[in-house]
Amino acid sequence: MIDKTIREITASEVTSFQQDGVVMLKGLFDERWVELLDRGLEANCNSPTDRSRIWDRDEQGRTMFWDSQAWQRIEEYKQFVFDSPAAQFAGQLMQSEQINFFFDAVFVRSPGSQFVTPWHQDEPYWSVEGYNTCTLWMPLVPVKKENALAYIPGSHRSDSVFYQYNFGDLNPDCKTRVDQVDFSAVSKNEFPDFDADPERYGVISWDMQPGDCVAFNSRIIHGGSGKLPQDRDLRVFTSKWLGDDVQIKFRECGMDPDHSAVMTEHGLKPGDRPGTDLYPAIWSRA
Ligand SMILES: O=C(O)CCC(=O)C(=O)O
Repeated sequence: MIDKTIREITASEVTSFQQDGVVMLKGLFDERWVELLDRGLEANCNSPTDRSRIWDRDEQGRTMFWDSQAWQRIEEYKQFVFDSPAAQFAGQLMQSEQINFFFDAVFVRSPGSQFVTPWHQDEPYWSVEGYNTCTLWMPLVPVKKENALAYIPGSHRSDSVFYQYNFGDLNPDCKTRVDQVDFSAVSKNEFPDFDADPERYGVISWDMQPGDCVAFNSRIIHGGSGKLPQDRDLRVFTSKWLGDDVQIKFRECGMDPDHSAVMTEHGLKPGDRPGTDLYPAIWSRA
């Protein structure tokens, strides 16, 4: 087993996470975790799940590959989920008593990819509801702040409901449209034009090295990442973690990823605390 960690989360990082909904955690994982995840990502790209998609393929053949929920068959991901301190970090940041794993998602841009992730919030898409959810966004290669995922600090505490982008539209290779969810009934309220005036909205992102990690609340508005220089790729592993107040919720507008069928198969219903071997409990404060 890989040794646990090279450092602890500090009190000021917990405060930033709570106040801003996002914090960059410098040097949180050592190179053995990064190498492990990179091997897992390689295996994942070579053998994608049937949920995977190329979100973007441009005229020069540059791509953005996305996959999710591959952990059950990729040993390296499994080892990270069960044996790394990630769940403990999520528990400390969210000040939760128990942490369950939700799912993994990867975002892989080939060198020079210009693809930019649309601004969005994660929780409104999910088959769960709760304030205490967090993603660990881990680039496995160096990334400059202008190419990294960007966030609107504090937006995780806003009650505004925004238009939800249909991520199913991102499949240029696929003639039959998959994962289509029409979210248009949720809200017509477009996000402000953050890119036109990033300073006004406090848009934040960071220069990052492998081993650094951004933790963000899944209600925070985030997007960007991409517009890569010709000689730079971007390989990102993310893991999603559930804290104390999270309950299963089946949304009438639809979900992406939609876990409602597998949840039901596992005997989970709206209002339940996510659990079973689908959403394993990994860490508890006790
Ligand atoms: O890395 C990206 O481009 C998108 C990541 C993202 O939106 C997420 O992890 O929720």
